[in-house]
Amino acid sequence: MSIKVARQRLKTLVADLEEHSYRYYVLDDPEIPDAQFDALLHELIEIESKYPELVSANSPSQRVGGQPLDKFTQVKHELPMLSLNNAFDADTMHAFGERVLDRLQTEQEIEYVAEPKLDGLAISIIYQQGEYHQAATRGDGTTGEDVTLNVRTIDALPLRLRGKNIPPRLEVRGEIYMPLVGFDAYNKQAEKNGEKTFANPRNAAAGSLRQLDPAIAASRPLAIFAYSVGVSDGWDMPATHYEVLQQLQAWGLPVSSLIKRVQGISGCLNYYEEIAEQRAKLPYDIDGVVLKVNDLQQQEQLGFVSRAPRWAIAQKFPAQEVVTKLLEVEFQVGRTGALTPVARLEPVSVGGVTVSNATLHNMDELQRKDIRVGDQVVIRRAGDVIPQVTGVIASKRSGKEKPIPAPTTCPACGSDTIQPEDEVEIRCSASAYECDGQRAEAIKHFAARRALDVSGLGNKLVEQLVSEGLIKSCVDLFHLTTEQLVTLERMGEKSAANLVNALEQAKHTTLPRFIYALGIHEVGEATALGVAQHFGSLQKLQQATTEQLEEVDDVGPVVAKNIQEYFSLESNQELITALQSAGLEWPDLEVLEPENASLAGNTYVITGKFSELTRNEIKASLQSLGAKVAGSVSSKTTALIAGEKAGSKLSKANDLGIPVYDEQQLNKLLDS
Ligand code: 9MJ
Repeated sequence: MSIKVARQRLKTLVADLEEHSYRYYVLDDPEIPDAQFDALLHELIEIESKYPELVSANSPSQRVGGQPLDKFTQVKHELPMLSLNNAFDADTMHAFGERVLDRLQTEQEIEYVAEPKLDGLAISIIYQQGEYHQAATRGDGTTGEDVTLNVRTIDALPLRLRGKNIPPRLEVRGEIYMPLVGFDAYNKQAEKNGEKTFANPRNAAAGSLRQLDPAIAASRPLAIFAYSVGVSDGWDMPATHYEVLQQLQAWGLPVSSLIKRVQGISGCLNYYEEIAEQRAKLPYDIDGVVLKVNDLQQQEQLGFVSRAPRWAIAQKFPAQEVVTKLLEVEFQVGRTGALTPVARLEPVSVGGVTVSNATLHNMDELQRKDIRVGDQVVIRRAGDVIPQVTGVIASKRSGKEKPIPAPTTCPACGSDTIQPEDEVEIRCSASAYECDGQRAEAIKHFAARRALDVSGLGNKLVEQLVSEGLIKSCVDLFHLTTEQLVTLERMGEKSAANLVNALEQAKHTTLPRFIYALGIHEVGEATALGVAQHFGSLQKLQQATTEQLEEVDDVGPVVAKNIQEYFSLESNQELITALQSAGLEWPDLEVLEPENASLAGNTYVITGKFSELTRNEIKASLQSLGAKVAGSVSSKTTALIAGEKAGSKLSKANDLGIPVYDEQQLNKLLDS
């Protein structure tokens, strides 16, 4: 390809990629599947690698993050970044509304723009000639930090504005946040890797922006909503804030679709209720709503007091993080025998819900945070999830607080506990067949909605069935009769018949559901689906070696060992046979053969930075050829694919004598 053709093709690719990003992030109406987007990006990166002189700073390829910084430089905001006054009740809102009417000397109802209040970090972004130029944190409102390189990595942020009449210089202000799905996934992975987890998505977003290495920021799932304009040169501003938001969206910036115009304070209060109701279902954390006078002339008339505008107010939700006293810690046994500490708390209201129990995760965390009975602890409740103890206020100690010893016996069956060397969890030493606690949990899991989905068989009922001695394992479920069931407290003829019927229906299931229902340690829904699709039948899965299991995407040595051990235990084989004899059945699945499995049986580890491809792209290419990609180097690694700045993985590969491929050798491998 000549440079002329390359330049032309790049122009088309950039325009197409920008259009697709806009449809995806701003309009929420993607036109092409993700894989096709990735293919376009891949083509762009390929051409850019041949013609580095054609790479612009704001090319869609530049979101991977560049060179790390030594420190952040300071940025003085041209216009101060304001904070908002808060209201926690309707009275304060009415008083705010009265002050607005007074100052404007009008009795006419005011139109407000009502917005969800994202719980993230305020950001100032400068576009010059429509091109992304600089991003700075709010800091103290006057001076912030230059986070241009980190913010550039946010996929939802346009690096070039689109549409007409783009001002030569425009400052967009908004909130950077971490969506909940990304936050949970990040913390899970961090915990697995023994890295620091974040207490909430806000801290996670802040911590990600504070990284000196933009590649780290790039790996964090950040997102952004724009909510106002700071400086703008050469823009004939519209008359209202609402029109400003519409224009920002038209220029390609993500603007919340929940923003509305409302009339008067009563309109604001209704909006608050509406959003409060939707809050738990939103894919991100919000901590209230923001109300802004819509008319920009009125805004100017109202002006500021100290650092906050008189034309806006944040109506906050009741706090979701509260402090209360830890009364006691009890341990609950799970289906795999792990003992989980549960905090019994002095009841406290968190976001309108009274909380008296919270999870403490595991003994390791409890000791790491040095939590003691009698402590004042921080409780966090987010949406529908179980409240967590996120920390302790050590300064409030009286000295009478008691450390929590690790349990030496199982609270359900009294057997001794054990702590396997490489695990953070303490376990009941009895098998699932000897411990009533584990048994009940295993049956709950088996019958759950995402497993065999036995409708009408809730947790309480399972506990009742186990404690009454009617069932000892999930097989016994299928031998329950209506006569037996009606002997239970609060169980009528009709409910009993319904349950027997539901159990009958649950017998016709699918292979992934059945595998998941078995409750093999660390085999969740996704892994169950992966192994089911890979092996196609239970028989093949049962016979699989750990090596064969590790060929499945996302199955590492630990999970492979868990699966292999599960099926090699005679008691488990008997359980499966008994379930099949009771009538459980499912169709086999078609095995997906990779079209071109030239690298089948090989395991690669990828590290460092590459000029042509991202690590994810390399991973996908290797997997499409049947190879496995693992996260850490071991004696089973076929080769380490090492780019620039490879660190500890490279030394480990050298220590173990594992072959190391550079980018050129990787390209040969992929072409072969
Ligand atoms: C948030 N956090 O969502 C403002 N905000 O306006 C919205 N913050 C704001 N507006 C002026 N939607 C200062 C802060």
